[in-house]
Amino acid sequence: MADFSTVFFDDFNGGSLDRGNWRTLYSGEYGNGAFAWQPNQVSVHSGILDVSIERQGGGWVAGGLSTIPEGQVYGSYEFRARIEEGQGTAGVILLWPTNNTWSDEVDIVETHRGDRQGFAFTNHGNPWETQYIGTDVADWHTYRLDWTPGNLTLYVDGQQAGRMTHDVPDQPMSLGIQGHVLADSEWWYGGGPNGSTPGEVNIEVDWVRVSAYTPGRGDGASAPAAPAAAPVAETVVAPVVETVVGVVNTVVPDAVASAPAPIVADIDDPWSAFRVNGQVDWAAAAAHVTSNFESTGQWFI
Ligand SMILES: [Ca+2]
Ligand SMILES: [Ca+2]
Repeated sequence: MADFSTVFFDDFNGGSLDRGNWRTLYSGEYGNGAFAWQPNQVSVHSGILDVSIERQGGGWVAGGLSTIPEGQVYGSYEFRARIEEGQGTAGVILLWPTNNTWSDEVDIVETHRGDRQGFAFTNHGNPWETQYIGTDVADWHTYRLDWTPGNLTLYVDGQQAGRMTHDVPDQPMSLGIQGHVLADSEWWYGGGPNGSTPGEVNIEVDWVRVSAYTPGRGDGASAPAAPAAAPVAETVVAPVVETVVGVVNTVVPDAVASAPAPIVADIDDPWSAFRVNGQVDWAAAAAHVTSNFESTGQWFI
């Protein structure tokens, strides 16, 4: 990859987390009320970064870490990872604005199913775009996102699995790895934990390589791994956030405040719940998005 040069390679072979690479450990209650981040849920042992999601007492805690405040515009992000199964839990490996203010977000790998039979690759741009990739994320895989001007290309085990070209971020972004626990109302993730959920769910990362975008001057970083069976992009949905926002601005307060109707979700196509005769009902979707914002301070479906 002549266009990328290694910024850091961390194989987690030291006895503890290299805080020179991972400058931020998350802490505090998360907006959905289902868990809190705790720094002690991040550990390094046996050459593995272990980000735990754990049942504690009557609630849940999870680990999260980021390169914030270090970041860059464009680059390549490669890691070997697995995310254990667990209904109502999720692992997210993402790019987040280095200034820690939400305005762009690229979810490189976001598990949306407790059985881990697939993951979501999302650019929270305009349009907001998600590609669902059919890969068993509980097994070890090597993921790589190449972020260049106007282009986000995702590889799984050296095979291209996704690509997006609309409203690609162009501000400094940092790499984050974080555990989540879902609220029962977060149906697009399949809802919260249940009796089948293990008391500890681990996100394990064998190594991470972050490379800068240096067109034509790369050091050979981020060479694809040996080819494997090509993951299949199952469905692509491209909801138009501009439309959603426009509707949100005109929603009457009563409608915003009321809870969305019970929804039977297809978690591989979250927008299916809003389709009427094949067309997405954007008013209903916007009301749901608004409800999420009201309860968490973040916009998402
Ligand atoms: Ca653990
Ligand atoms: Ca390692």
